[in-house]
Amino acid sequence: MKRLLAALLCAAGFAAAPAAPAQTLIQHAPGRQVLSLNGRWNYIIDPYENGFYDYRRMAFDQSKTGKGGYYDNAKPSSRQEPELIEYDFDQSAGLMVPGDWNSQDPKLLYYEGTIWYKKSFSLKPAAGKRYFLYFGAINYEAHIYLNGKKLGMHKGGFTPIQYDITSQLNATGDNFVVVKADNTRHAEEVPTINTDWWNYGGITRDVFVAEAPETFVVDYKVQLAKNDPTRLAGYVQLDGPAKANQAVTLNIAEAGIKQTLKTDADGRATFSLPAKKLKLWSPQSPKLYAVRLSSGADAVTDNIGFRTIQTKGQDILLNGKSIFMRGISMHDENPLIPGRARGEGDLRMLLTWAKELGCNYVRLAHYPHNEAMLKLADEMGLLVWAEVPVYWTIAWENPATYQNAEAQLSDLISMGKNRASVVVWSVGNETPLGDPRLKFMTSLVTKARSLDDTRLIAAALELHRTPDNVVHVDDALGESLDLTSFNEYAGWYWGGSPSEITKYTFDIKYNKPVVISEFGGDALAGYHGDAETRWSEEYQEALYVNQLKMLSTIKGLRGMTPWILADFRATRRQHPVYQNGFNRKGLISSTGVKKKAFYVLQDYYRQMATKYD
Ligand code: GCB
Repeated sequence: MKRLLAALLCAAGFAAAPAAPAQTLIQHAPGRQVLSLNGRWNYIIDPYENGFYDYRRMAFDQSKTGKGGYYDNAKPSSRQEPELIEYDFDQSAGLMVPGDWNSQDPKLLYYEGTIWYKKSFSLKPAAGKRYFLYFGAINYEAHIYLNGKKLGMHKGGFTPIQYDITSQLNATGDNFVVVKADNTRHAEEVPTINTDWWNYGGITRDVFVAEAPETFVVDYKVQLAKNDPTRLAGYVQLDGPAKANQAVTLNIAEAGIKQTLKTDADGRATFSLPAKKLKLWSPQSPKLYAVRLSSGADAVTDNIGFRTIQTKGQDILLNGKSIFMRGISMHDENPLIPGRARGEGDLRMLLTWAKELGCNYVRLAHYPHNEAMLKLADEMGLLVWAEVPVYWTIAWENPATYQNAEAQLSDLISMGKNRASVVVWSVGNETPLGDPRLKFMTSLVTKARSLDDTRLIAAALELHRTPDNVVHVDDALGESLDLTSFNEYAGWYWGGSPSEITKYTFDIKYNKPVVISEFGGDALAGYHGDAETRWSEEYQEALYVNQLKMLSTIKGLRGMTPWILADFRATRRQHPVYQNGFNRKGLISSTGVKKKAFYVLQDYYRQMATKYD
């Protein structure tokens, strides 16, 4: 169908259709031989999209020549009557990649719209090799061009983008890539217009060109079989001209596992092998094995941990043993910049704070976080809840919105499926009750299970209260989930002051483990008052003390991820003194100071660790 469309477009005199992206995201792409394109990219702010549309609002890349847009990276020629070119990337300022634009230039703090990025790079394609241009994430809509030709368009601000550029690289080695990044919010997108986080724009994660042989291991899943610590199960997928009927070797030398598999006509080999001697991964002992997959000229090594996760009644069993998930929610943001986390150092800082708090678990809210974060969680021994930005009021009845959400979910699962740390896929957060929403989200649950039946599926559910001070959790979506999770803001959005909230009790419909996805309240670090003084550290401290008392009455309580590790930028948060553009529910301030409530939760987690570990 795509090909037919391309042929029709060409016949109609339109520019060549964009190169099709490789169907499958390369598993562990950063672990390949890569040429990093991180660093300084020239940029042009383009609120009127002059670089994309002509003055009749026709897109240049849809015109007969396909030329005229900023992606040409045009330069005046040396003829006597030079062309009029009203932009010049090379004389424009630079933004660092990875990194949002808002935190790099004060005039971009609130900017929503188009910015063009350009990077020149030197890469001479070698015979017998394939090259993939890979972006960890661009928020939100990205049009990507290589050497003046369109590679494609991608929507979704938190998932990887990849194109096979082998045939588009210049033989001379001189290449340039141009990206139109547009973070304009739209009601039909995922997320929608309204969120409680900053709409950071730009190329926020790593960019590189990955190199591979013509036929290579594009994807794999090497995990324990569902609930079975004695078997490895999964698949290896080859891509390239020689993918069919190929031998693939799976080698975990340290565990004495070596198996040669054979691919089918589609280049896929599935397996299920005995694996008795594996030492299992857990937060206390985050053991990773070097897993090597090789086929023909290709070999890739990934450090993978093995564990089982399942529920039994109201228990969560990790490797068969009941656990308590001592968690904290976090955004993909370094509060000290403040801006999107830019690399491993920032991510490590966030997870180190979580460890200091006594966590064995983190909720990576409210969208897919960096792949590097999942790898760090594997290494540092933290369980992970990973989520898609199906948040608040999504356009439930729009099929394109659903497709978009499902694509983001599939990419998230692709990115995290080999990570032992990831134990929960969340299909959304605090979405309003209704039939279209139930249908939309239940379909996401089904999709998640079809892609990965070895992890738990969850969502932050709705709750309601009755005048008898009972909090009811009976959201119908809970039926299809493995955990009962909900955001519960007693003492902040309802229920009076912290001293009053212990009167609430819970009526939870489902006989499943309860893992509270959020509770909390704002405190401005350094602002002190008594426990009744809103915004003070003492108020937040009392709120945590009484929340923990109140929640401990829930029989099936098996974990929580209070809101939130650190203060974060949020445009909705307008109070000029206490908020100033920040959501202050952090246990750590935007200057890195631990607030009093941090220590309340730390104490509680120490007790829970003694009880369960
Ligand atoms: C919530 C949302 C979270 C908000 C938080 C708040 O329930 O899930 O994204 O930031 O409440 O602070 O209101």
